[in-house]
Amino acid sequence: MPKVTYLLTIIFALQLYSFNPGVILAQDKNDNSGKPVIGVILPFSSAFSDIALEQQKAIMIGAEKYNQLYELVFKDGGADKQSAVNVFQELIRFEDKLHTVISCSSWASDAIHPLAAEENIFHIAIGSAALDRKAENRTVRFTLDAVQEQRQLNEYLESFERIAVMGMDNNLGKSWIEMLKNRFPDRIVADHVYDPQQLDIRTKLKDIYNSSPDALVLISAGEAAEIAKKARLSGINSQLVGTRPIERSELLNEPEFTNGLVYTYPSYNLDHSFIADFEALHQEIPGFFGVEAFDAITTLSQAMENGLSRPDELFRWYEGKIFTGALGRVEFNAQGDASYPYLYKEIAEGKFKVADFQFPMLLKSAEEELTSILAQMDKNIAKAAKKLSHTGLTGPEASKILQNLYSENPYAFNSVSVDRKGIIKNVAPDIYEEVIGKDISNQEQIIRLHETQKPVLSQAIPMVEGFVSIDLEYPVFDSDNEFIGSVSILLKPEFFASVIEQKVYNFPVEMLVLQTDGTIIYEINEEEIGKNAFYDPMYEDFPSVIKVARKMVKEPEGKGEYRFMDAYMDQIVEKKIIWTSIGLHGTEYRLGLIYSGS
Ligand code: COI
Ligand code: CYT
Repeated sequence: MPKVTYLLTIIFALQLYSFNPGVILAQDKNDNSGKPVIGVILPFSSAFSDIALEQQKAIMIGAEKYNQLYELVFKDGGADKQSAVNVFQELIRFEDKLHTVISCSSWASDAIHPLAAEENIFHIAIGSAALDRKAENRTVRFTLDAVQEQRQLNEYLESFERIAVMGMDNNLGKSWIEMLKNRFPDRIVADHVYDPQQLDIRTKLKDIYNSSPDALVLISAGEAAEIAKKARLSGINSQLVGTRPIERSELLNEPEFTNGLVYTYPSYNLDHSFIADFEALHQEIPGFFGVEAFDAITTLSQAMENGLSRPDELFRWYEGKIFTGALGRVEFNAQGDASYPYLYKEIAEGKFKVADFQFPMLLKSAEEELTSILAQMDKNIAKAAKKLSHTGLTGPEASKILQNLYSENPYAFNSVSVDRKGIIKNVAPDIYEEVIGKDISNQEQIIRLHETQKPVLSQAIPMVEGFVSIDLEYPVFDSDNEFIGSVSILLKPEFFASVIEQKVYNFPVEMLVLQTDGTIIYEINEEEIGKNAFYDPMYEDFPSVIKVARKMVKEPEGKGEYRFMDAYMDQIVEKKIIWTSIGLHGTEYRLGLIYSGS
């Protein structure tokens, strides 16, 4: 055990002790006031001691108001899971008032959580992105799961052909390497684990250099500064990529080696009073680890203030809960895992910054996905129209063609054929047979199709199926080239939602599909769908919304700024929007991406 760090920790803890009488140290365990005990296991004597100290400071700040409710006992969880398990056992043995255990690091929390369940002790995991749940209903976790974070990082990694990854030698590093290999089986050109206590990485870097990656992913915390420096000095020029724990101040001390690093990180802002309180006390701004620890202790304190004490009722109190803390808006799922938005950050000019490239990147990626789906449908329907020339609109052969058209397009609600008078003649799948015989000759796309005898994409209009959606129609001509009617793909009403929500998953952005008459076809906030941005009373008091919407319908691509409600309709915020266009056959929809402007 590195003695110096541990001694420093104790000295530090003593200093804190003098300002908060509610805190006792592990070694004073006889001083038992009869209050419930919260045991906090942090990696004080490890390469991550700075993280442990930040969490400890944050917990003391959060606990200050509640020192009548419980005693805090800090324990050194060391550098590996066995050390953490040992101090957990000590807590169980020596603290008969043990109420809750808080633990930091994936390896400590992963090992402790089944033990906590066995001992019926409530457990909170912080700084624990990789946790393989083996026991239920006793562990609540404040860290976003690495699986979700990876989904977001993948969008960026897609742009690289040769990816090397180097991760700390524990379940956090290893699970990331595993996930990346599964996701990019042909692109991972080198993968290594390193011991963060040693950083003996010369031969690993040599191997990475020899594999000439265009991106190097580091599953690392502050030691990434040293790794980046060594990597650059050994001639590795790849794009550096990181994940949440990498935003540590050491990296700003080596800007010539770390500038340009891109990483995923929670999108909380610095407005919360906790940040100012921490800064006033410690003359530094806390990072994610402090922010997360603060939310953990304050929510736990509130639960205790509400009289909750049994582990099962504490778990249930968190389960499904939504709260706004220093992390921003946090949602707990039924397993007890928190989630909150992440975005890309980068080191630029020696600072941690929100990466501006991500907004156009996400817009482009959604645009490409929607465009390719529409293009595929267009190709399929053109083929079906040709085949129907030989079979006519009805009969078993025609039905097969419609059924096939429906099956090969996952976003099709159904496929119909329509005669030259605008009457629906046939449908696939047959469960929708009640639409046969309906007259749709008044629908705007049918009127255009009859006028031009060319393919059309409709506006979002009420369909005979009973919902508003978009219809793609192709003319059908018989073998004498006489116009006999049309074939259609009706888009599922959730088409835009299902494509877009995958693309911007967990990013703090909204997307918008705007029809060129000002109607909002899709918004993450469902209240806005179907409203007209020019005329709806909802926007009356927001002239900048109307102005931007007018500009959007005029210009096929562009950007703007406005003031409106946030995505939860909670408060008025400054927003930025960038947009582009999607569509077919002259019908265009504007696709916008909205993000916070301040
Ligand atoms: C994690 O395991 O998710 C962490 O952030 C641990 C940290 C000590 C690097
Ligand atoms: N329905 C449909 N219009 C409708 O109302 N399936 C195609 C066109």
